[in-house]
Amino acid sequence: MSEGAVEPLLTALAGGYGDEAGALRVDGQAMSREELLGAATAFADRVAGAPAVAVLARPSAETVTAVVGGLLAGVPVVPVPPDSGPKEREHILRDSGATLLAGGAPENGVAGVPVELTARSAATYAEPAPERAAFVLYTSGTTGAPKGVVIPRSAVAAGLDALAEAWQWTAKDTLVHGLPLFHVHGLVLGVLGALRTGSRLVHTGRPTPGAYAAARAEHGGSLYFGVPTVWSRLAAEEAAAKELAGARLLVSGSAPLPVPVFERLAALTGHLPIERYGMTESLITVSTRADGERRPGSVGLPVAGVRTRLVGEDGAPVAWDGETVGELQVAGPTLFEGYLGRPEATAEAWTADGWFRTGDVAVIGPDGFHRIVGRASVDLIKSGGYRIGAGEVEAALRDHPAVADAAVVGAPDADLGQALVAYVIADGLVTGEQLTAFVAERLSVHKRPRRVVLVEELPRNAMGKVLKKQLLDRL
Ligand code: MLC
Ligand code: AMP
Repeated sequence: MSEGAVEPLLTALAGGYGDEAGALRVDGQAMSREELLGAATAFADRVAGAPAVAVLARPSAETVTAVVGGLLAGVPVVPVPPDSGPKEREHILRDSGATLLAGGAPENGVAGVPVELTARSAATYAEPAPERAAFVLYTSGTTGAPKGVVIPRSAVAAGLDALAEAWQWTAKDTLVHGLPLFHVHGLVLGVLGALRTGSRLVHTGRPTPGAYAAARAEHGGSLYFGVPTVWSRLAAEEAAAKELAGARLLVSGSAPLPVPVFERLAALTGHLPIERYGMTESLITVSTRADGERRPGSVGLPVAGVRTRLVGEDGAPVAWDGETVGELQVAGPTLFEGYLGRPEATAEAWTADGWFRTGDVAVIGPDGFHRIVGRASVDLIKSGGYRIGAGEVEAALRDHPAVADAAVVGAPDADLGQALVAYVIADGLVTGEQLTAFVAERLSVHKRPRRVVLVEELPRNAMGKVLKKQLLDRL
C-alpha cells in the first residue's frame, strides 16, 4: 500500500548525526549512533539473505542492534515477546518463516544468531525497496492464534514522519519510555522514531514512575511515551509526576486515556498530554498536535497523509456530529500490507473500496476531532495497553486437562483499563492460580487471567454461543 517513494528508513542513523556518547540508552547500556550502526551492520552481515529474522525482544541494546541490523540488511524483523511461552513462541517462529533467532538459543528448527555490541562492520547496504517488509508483528485477533501483520518500510517511514510533524519531534528531543520492544508503540515509535528523527533515546527497562522521573533529571528527557496504565501510575505518584514538568511533551496511546488521568497529569506536570490512536495494522493514524488543541477524551485529527471515515452498520457514511457512532475506517500510507499467509483475513480487513476496517467504534465532531468509543467486538481486550484476543486465552485454558470449557472477558479495571477475567468449567480440583500460571507459561505473562471464576456452566444463547455481555454484567 505504499504511496510514492520515501526516504531511507533509518535516515538519521546513516545520516551522521554526530557520535554523541550515550545518544541511545537502553536499560542502562549507552551507545552512540556510530556504535549502533557498526554493531548493527555486523549483525546485518550475519543475517543478510535470510527470509526473516526473529528477535527475542528483551528491553536491551542487543534487541535494538538486532532490529536495526535486520532493517539495514532488508530482512523482515519478527519481534518475539521475551516472556512468551512455548505455545506462542513456536507459533510465531513457525508461522513467520524466520530461519534465525537473535538473542535466544536455537529452537523449533530456527538457528540462534548472536548479537555482539562490540562487533563492527564497515559494509554498506543499499536501501531496500520501500514496499519490502520492515516487520512482521504478531497481534491477536478475536479468535485463534496471533496473526503476523506485515508492515512495509514505507509505512514505517510515512508513519514516523507524520508523527514528527504532529508532535514537532526533532533531533533536539530526548525520548524517554520503558515500553516493550515487540509492539508498535515501544519498538516502531519508541526506537525507530528516535533513529529517524535523530533524537536521543532513553529506554528505562520498565515504564515505572520512578524511572520516568529519573530520566528527566539525569538525561533531560523531553518527550515521554506511555500507555494509559503508565500515566495513571505516574499520576498517582505526585513527586515523580512533578519531575516531568520540565519535559516538552507527554504522549499517551495504545488504549483510552481516562479523563481523570488526563486532568491529574495536567495538574501535576503543567502539560496537557497528547493522545493518539493507532493499531498494529495501521500504525498511528489519529493524534492531537503539539501546536493544536489537546482535548481530554479525544484523539484529535488524522495525521498527515491519513484519511478516516465513519461507517454505520448499513455501510452508509455516518454524520460528523460528535454523537453518532460508526465503525472507524482508515486509508493512507501507514497501512500494513496484509496478514502473513492469511489471504482471507486480509481480504476481510479491507472494504471493497480500499479502506481498512479498524473494528473500533468512534464518533467524529463537526471540527473533525475523533473520539474512540470502544471496540466493536467484546473478544478483543486491551489490558495495560496490550491487545489480547479472548479466543487465544480460552484455547490455552482448554489445553489444560482439568478444563472442560472457558470464556474470557475484559472487565473494567482502574489500573489496566480492562483486566482479563476467565470463567472456567473445570474438574473441581484445579485452582484458579494453577490455571493463571498455566496460561502465563504457555502464552505470555501479560495474557494471564487476572481472575479466574470457576463455574458449573456458561450462559449461552440458543445457538450455543457464550453470552459474554451477561458475564460482564455479573462483574
Ligand atoms: C505475575 N507475574 C507472573 C505471574 N504473575 N509471572 C509469571 N506467571 C505469573 N502467573 C509477574 C511478571 O513476571 C512480572 O514480573 C510482574 O508479574 C508484572 O507483570 P505484568 O503483568 O507485565 O505487569 P503489569 O504491572 O500488569 O504491567 C503493566 C504495564 C504493562 C503497563 C507495565 O502492561 C505494559 O508494559 N504495557 C505496555 C503494552 C504496550 O506496549 N502496548 C502497545 C501495543 S502497540 P517482573 O519481575 O518482570 O516485573 C499499540 C499501537 C498503539 O497498541 O496505538 O500504540
Ligand atoms: P494494537 O494492535 O495492540 O495496536 O491495538 C490497537 C487497538 O488499541 C485499537 O484498535 C484500539 O482499540 C486501541 N487503541 C489504541 N490507541 C487508542 C486510544 N488512544 N484510545 C482508544 N483506544 C486505542
